[in-house]
Amino acid sequence: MVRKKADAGANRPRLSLHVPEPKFRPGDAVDYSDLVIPEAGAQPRPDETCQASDTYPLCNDMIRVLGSNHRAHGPWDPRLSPDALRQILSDMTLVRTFDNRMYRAQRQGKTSFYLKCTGEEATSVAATRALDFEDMIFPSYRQQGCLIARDYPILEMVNQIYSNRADRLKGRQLPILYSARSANFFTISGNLATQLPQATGFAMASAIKGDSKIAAGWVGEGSTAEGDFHSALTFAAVYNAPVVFNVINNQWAISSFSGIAGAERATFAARAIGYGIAGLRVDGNDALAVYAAERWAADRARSNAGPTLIEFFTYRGEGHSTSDDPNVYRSAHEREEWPLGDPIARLKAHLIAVGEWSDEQNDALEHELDEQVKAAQREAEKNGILGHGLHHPFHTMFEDVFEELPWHLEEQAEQAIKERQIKWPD
Ligand SMILES: Cc1ncc(C[n+]2csc(CCOP(=O)(O)OP(=O)(O)O)c2C)c(N)n1
Ligand SMILES: [Mg+2]
Repeated sequence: MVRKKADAGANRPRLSLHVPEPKFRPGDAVDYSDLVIPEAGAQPRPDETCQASDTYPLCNDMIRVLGSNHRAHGPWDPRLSPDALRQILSDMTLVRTFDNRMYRAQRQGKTSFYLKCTGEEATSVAATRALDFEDMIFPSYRQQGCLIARDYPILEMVNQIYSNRADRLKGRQLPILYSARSANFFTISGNLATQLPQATGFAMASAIKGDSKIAAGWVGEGSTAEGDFHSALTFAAVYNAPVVFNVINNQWAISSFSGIAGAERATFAARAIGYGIAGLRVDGNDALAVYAAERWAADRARSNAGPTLIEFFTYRGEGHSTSDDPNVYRSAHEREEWPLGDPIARLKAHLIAVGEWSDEQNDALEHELDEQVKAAQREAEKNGILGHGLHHPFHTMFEDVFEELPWHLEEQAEQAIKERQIKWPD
């Protein structure tokens, strides 16, 4: 007897899919009690040149240095000088001050877009301070802290955000998508994860040339779902490229929670195991742990021991950007209850606990940095803000790509300029 198609598998269970849902929606009480937060100082620190597999227990652990008593603990303590710690605190405070002022500038109509990194400052600042200045940074859009930790002038950043006539990128990039060759900071792309194959490529080129510079890339946890993330790791693993991949797990990708990128199944650090490269999972709100892990991975890459994938476990304290309202998709209590605290408050408390800082000094620092940002903002406004006409001249949009403008672009430019003169004779 011929079995009819419709009968096939009639007794088998129905297939179904699992669609991850975040634990807390707006109005929900937040309970983080199932989150495993190991004690500071309890994680072993293998040698930088160890076998990749020696790091695999650390992919499911969490490297922590700062304890609840605000002291540094264990083998991952980077033993930085008080001056170095104060520098990191100052950089992180400047990032937060800058973010707050630029956010307000967007609300005042001075720019079309801004994006903060509140709560994640350590993952860019302390990591950058652990690299050599010559090492190439391949950032995503939430790494303003890398530029600030490389002492890039904030005036240049404001000019870029305002797309004004002093914007070195001539208004050709979305506000905040910086590019800073002088800071060894690669051009930011809005297309998620493209910076990672570029980081691997730079690292490979550096090795091929016999150079000593390494590459460090940053990517959001949501963006690890992109194919580019996996291509970058494959190439890096195959050729043992001197590159560090920093995955910033801030739990959210706009309104998608980390489960949508696979966080319910495995940690992001554990992706390293599948590629056979070193992996570390780190408390991203602990500036000392961030510094120590990045330094470990950089030293590993520098000694030809291979690439490292680091997951920095943190929390996106505010909305995705000025175009987002997180109140409509997540509980407002998440941030208040976040058990890993605030990176700036934790480092400040540490410096006070070891007698190297005070509340008064901190107030003075905050005031000084705020004045610095205000002054840069005032200076930048002389060069123009959104819609005030002080941007780069229209014709410049046809420049800088070809050494000699091809005839068809010359014609297009001529036509565009003519049409513009008809539309806006002034
Ligand atoms: C290839 C691509 N897909 C989608 C987007 C739209 N998009 C911009 S940011 C974002 C969320 C990324 O989240 P995550 O990687 O976690 O970084 P975070 O914003 O949390 O720092 C998305 C989906 C994009 N810019 N590029
Ligand atoms: Mg994210």
